[in-house]
Amino acid sequence: MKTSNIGLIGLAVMGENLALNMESKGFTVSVYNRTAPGEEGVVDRFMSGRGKEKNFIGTHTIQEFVESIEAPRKIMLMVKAGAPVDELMAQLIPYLSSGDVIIDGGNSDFHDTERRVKEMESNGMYFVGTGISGGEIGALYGPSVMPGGSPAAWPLVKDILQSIAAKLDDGTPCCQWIGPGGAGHFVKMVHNGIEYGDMQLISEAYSLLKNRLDLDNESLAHIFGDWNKGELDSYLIGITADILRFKDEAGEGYLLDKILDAAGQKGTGKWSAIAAMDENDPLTLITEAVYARMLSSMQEERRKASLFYPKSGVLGQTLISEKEIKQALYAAKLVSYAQGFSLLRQASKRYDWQLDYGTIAKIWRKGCIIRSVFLEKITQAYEKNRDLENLLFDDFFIQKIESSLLAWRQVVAEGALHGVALPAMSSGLSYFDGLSTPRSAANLIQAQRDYFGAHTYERVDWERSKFFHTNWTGEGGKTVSGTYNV
Ligand code: NBP
Repeated sequence: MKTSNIGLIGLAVMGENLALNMESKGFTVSVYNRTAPGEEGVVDRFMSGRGKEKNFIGTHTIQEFVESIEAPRKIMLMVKAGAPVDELMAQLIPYLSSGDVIIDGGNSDFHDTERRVKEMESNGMYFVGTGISGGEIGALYGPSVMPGGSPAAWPLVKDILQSIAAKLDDGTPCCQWIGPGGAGHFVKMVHNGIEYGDMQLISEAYSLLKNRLDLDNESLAHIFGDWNKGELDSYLIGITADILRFKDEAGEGYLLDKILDAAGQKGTGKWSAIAAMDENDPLTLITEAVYARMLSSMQEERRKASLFYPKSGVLGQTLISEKEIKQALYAAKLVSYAQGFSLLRQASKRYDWQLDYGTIAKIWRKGCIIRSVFLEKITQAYEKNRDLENLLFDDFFIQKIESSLLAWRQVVAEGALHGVALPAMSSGLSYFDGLSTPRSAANLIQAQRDYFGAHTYERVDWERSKFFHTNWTGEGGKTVSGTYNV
């Protein structure tokens, strides 16, 4: 019987294109898709369509699928994250043998991946949780791939995963081993969080250019096209120029102007914010980007609020130009990436993943949604200092923030004065100002906590970890609350 080199389950947009990508690199691929009752068979449609006369083995049961793959089996799941992955694993495991590998290429929660790695290893098998970014086109021609999980599985899957990945100009594949357990999916989650931040920042720049500079779509497209030729050169800025120019095929004018302003989300941005909370790491800009999507979807409340609070009173002379908006976008982007890498650092410490931040920035250079020339600066920063505490301490970042800071402040002030919501640009600036303030106002918070709850405080004129309590009212006792932080 003819056998394949790898099996792939889930022939939706990502799975189908990844399967075609694998086949184009010389691998024979077994494919399987659950077919909901009453629906046309997805596998048959694929085999007689895009998969026709290619090296695919179409299968219709899990048993047939597993038996069609050479041992040790490599099986990639490209299905909706969550319960479907567990359901498929439960169906697959009875047919698998020691040494087989399940690769989950979906956007799974890294906690689930940690659990699944342990479960598979306890059965003598391996699990690889891999982030894959690049959307439909990336999946077909070369995505960025972030594999983690069972280290012993890496030599088994390396060849296939690196061959389907995007390549840097020097041929380096945008796929390197990230680390054990849920490391790969954690890194993909933060990639997506950064993507949320980038998209929000771009939409804020669009909002300012459109509403404060009163530019039409063609002029806006021209500006984003120009920005894409310099230091902001990135996939997301490039597609923004294309989107702005795109005409509505169903009617007059531009398609963008007909699209409802209610942003969707599938969870990875929210998970990044939750993970940051768990690590006590201030991922403020990305978290604001998630909140901004939530607020955007509150259509009816926004409509009502706009009637109560019309903006006409605040519109006045515009104090900024395209140049300042561009500088603000770039500076806020630096803070967003610094925050994202800070979260990676905290998680790496907690889970002992030994993440290599320079390599992570490198494999995001091509194939993925946040690909940009700027990522090279991050790799260079970590090549200079592997243990860099904060990217904002690197010379390049210092120089860039210094040269953009005044413009950034002017842009945020413009938004505040004229009623343009800039949650990402302004929260990034507040983080920056908070970070660069050696003596903050948190002494007052500590005093208040001790006043009402005997939570104690440390003193500037004593060494750290010596805790004091004051009987502020004369009515409290000497008993104090625990000094722990959560
Ligand atoms: P979807 O996320 O829409 O997933 C659809 C696939 O999951 C179909 O093959 C569907 O089978 C299968 N599936 C579902 Br739904 N429930 C299942 C179950 N209980 N058992 C078995 N199969 C089940 O497709 P996608 O957009 O191609 O994404 C696939 C994965 O890749 C997701 O985890 C996604 O988050 C991730 N991802 C997506 C992108 C992107 O740009 N779309 C990028 C990067 C990563 P059916 O045909 O029978 O319903």
